[in-house]
Amino acid sequence: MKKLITFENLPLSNGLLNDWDDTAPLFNLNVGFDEDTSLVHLYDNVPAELLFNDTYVYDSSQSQTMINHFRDFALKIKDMCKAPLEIGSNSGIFIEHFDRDKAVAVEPCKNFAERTNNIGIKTYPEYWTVDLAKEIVKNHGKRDMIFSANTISHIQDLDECFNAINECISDNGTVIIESPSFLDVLENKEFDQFYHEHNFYFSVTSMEKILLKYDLFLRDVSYHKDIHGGTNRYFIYKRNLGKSERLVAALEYEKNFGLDDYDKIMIHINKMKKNMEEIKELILNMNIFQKTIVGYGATAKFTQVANMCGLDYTNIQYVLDTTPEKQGKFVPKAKIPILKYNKKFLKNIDYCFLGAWNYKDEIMKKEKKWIDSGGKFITHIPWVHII
Ligand code: JHZ
Repeated sequence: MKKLITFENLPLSNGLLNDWDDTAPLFNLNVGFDEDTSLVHLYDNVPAELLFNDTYVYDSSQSQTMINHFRDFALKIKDMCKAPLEIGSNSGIFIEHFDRDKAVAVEPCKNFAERTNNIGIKTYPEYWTVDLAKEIVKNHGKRDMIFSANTISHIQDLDECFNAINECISDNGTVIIESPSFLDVLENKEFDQFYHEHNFYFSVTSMEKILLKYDLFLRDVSYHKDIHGGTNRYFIYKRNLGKSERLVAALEYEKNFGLDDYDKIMIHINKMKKNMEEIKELILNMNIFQKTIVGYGATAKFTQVANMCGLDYTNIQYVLDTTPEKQGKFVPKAKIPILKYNKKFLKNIDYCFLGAWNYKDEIMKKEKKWIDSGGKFITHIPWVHII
């Protein structure tokens, strides 16, 4: 493993403070590169129980973009499989479209597992392990489809994760995994995608190599530009069915970009650091000119930008968010208050910093009136600019 970058003394990105006086625990964030598999990953990470527990705040149903994305895909594949297993079902916006008597979900954050159990989908409120996979097979049989979005990168033990998948998937079954693309993290300088919840930063290149360790084969990949800053959807099988044309093309593109090459990745990491300095400088300058700045979307990424750049409530007055679980709390360490989204809080504000830059189009549409009346957004993705 070769070190790529370390961020010191960061709080957990979703470890929101209930009270102003609360102190957030701080941890270093160490990112490394594995030369054998080309996998970028954290090392010395914090225990999973600190990250994913019964007070977890991220709710995928707060963004129409995500609701549409998962609904469209569910409706597309429903005829192929009526009852998949979903690992990490969160608010249920994918699994709710399937046969509720037969579909199965796994969600370790009990506050979210309860939601899908309440709509009739058997949801195991546990971490994804080999033991749980065996229990699911015993209770429901092997699964013809396993789906998992934005979860595999959070599971710290890859052996446990893929051995459990192998345990549960039928011989002719399909495993579909969605995960933000590391290529986009680098191309768009998304430094705020580095946080403790994300233990792995998969590329098509690393995913293919990792799967081979578990006798699994990557057959196809589709790319979703508007999802979490660029997301890959991987199609995986127990048998080697060859590689689709677009998979071959994606692997070739990544090879040319240098995703298997430590030195080339380091060049992009340095560009990211520059992006971090530039957004900090822009916000500090606006403070000097007494411009009012608030945040839009108390994302995990917003916590990272604030704390990686050393910004706090003196630089950004508050951040607006639609998620009830986040409202009334404070961004850890930076202590920026999170207010319930209400258009009135945009009145007389000069600039909104886009914490949820991955929903730029959705948000621009929603805030057209504010923009037309002179309101401006600031973003650092893919470069620092004002919209
Ligand atoms: P959003 C989460 O990251 C955490 P975050 C997690 N670890 C992960 O892997 C990624 O997702 C994929 C709010 N909002 O989706 C709602 C508004 O207020 O970018 C959310 O709090 N108004 C699981 O936290 C936040 O922004 C709006 O109009 O970076 C969006 O969070 C919209 C559209 C969103 O994920």
